[in-house]
Amino acid sequence: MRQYTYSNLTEEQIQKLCQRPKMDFNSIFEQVEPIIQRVTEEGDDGINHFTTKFDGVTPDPLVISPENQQINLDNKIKEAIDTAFDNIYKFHKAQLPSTLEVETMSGVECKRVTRPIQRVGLYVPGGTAILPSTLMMLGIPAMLAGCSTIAIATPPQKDGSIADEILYIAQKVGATHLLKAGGAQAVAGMALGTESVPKVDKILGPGNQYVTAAKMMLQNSEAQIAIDMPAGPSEVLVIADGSANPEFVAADLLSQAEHGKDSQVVLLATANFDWNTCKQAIAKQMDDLPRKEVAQKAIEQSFSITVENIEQAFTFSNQYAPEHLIIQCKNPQQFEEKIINAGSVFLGHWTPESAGDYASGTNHTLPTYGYARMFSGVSVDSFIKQITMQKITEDGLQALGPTVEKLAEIEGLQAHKNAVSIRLADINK
Ligand code: HSO
Ligand code: ZN
Repeated sequence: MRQYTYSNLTEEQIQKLCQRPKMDFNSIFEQVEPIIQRVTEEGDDGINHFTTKFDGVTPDPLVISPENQQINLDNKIKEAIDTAFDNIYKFHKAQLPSTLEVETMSGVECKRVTRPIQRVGLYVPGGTAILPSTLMMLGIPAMLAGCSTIAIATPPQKDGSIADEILYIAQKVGATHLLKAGGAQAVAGMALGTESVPKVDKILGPGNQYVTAAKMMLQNSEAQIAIDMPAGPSEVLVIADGSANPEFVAADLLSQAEHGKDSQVVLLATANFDWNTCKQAIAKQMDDLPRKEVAQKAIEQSFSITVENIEQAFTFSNQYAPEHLIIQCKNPQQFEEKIINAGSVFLGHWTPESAGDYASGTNHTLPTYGYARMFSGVSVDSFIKQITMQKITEDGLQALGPTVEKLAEIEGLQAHKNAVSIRLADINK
């Protein structure tokens, strides 16, 4: 871990520390382009071609209906999933917006109603680990929003099957399709639609660079899809003061570091934080991790900064805009107002990021790569649209009409003006 002192850093150095590893999108786009092309031309066969090539297995059938699947899960696993599911459900249910109705002028009623995005595609990464938690984070808000087609795409396991945990959650959220494919080919399948994959309107969920590139390319294509947000490697920034337990801090840094070698891990702490014990704890805890090699690489590339006061820590953190912000300080709530840019925040010594990753209720699909400056994490909002409506009475149009006529005149749009004038003339007949 590289170590800096905040007051010795120049503005330029601070800016550099806030930068994430560069992604060579041009070269990734070039590799993804032929995948999209082949899926466009060959549909299911195109998807299967790449699954065979990259995952070494050809699933048959490519798409299954989750509700018909037999599941054999240990009760303890089911219980853990059920508890997490209930908390995530509760928190997201409270996010459902209510209809908005405002009478802006007497007789002029404006309304905003909510409707679900009809067809959504949820991408659940596979690779080195199965991620049932990610399916809960995407599937629960989709179900609550009322999306009618919920397609899940996830890479098959080596034997072509899908993990029972994924199937169990797919059933619980009422998913309509499960596509046994990952990567850019799965994204292309859902964006374009094939013989067995439904075409969707929006694709959500984290993925590697190829998945992200495919989402970005298809968003800007004739496929007309929306995506949740651009994605980069996972991140955590911890702010600690003298009250923080250095072993807890070490554990939190490592929990993010084990996600990937490119995970971004940052520690900001005051001088009275027990730095030495924390360093030792990182080394010791890392030793016992099955994913030690991954965590070690991420920690090697990470950095920490000693701050003179907590104020400095928040100045840096807001500039960095981390995906996860953990505040291990005394009375952490007092800092809520200072947080401007962050995906999700964990307050106090008893609030590990893992709680939010799995089960407390908040969503773990969050903006990375500095996008926390302008994006929110996934929520019920990600699965709905707002439609505005209005109803004007005869009296209302008499009151509002002259304003519209004048503004239409200013813009030189005579037909607009006429649409009002013709009615006002009718009223005054
Ligand atoms: N920390 C990850 C989410 C996750 N953690 C899934 C465990 N499983 C998001 O950055
Ligand atoms: Zn995590």
